[in-house]
Amino acid sequence: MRLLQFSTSHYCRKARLALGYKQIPYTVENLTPGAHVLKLKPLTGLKTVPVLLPDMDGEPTAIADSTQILRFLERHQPNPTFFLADPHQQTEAALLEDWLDESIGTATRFVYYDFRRGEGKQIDPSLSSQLVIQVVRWQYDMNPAAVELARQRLAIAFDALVDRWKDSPHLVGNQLSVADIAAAALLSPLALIPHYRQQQAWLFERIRDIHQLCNETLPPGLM
Ligand SMILES: N[C@@H](CCC(=O)N[C@@H](CS)C(=O)NCC(=O)O)C(=O)O
Repeated sequence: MRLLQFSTSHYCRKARLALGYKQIPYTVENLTPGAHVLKLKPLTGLKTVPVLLPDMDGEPTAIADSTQILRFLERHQPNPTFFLADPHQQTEAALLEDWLDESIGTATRFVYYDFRRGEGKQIDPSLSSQLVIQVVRWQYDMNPAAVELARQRLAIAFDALVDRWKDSPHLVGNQLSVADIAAAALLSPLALIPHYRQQQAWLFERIRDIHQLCNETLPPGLM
């Protein structure tokens, strides 16, 4: 299998965590932002990574969207599973995954890039890095009002997750689920922001544990 990705994308990290948990061998192809559209559009009709190329008879050529990739992997190799046996719990995990994908992953991106161009500029002050940050901010229309809304959404997320995750390794049920994988990936960029590291230490313990379980390199800030 081949994973088309941006190396720094937290959605691609989600797909890698899932592949790692299931111990499925794969290679990665790092796409160049901007030029990626030329490759992805004909393959999937979309312009986002991750995209998985299973390279298997009887399977789709390309699977776009991290949630669809996790579903495919579960069908392709059910063990070890990240789907919960109890259908109510699985629905709850899928809902959390969708909320993390659609709302929280975006909020993380806004807050992360805002940090990298301001307080966190010294992480990589090079012209090329600051240029990439400016382009991403422009691409997603990140302005101070939108960043503030993203911060508020993250605050709600911490309130929602702390009760489930602080004293238990699992957000739903008693085993790893798609919700845990999504949260570990999509909140991981916050590990570089000292404010969150101090205030939400429990979160980064869980993110670290899940990366170790899935045999995935720790995100910057946790290495
Ligand atoms: N819901 C999608 C979101 C993926 C996503 O937003 N990917 C970003 C990288 S973090 C992307 O490919 N952006 C490029 C673009 O929009 O052109 C998923 O879960 O796969």
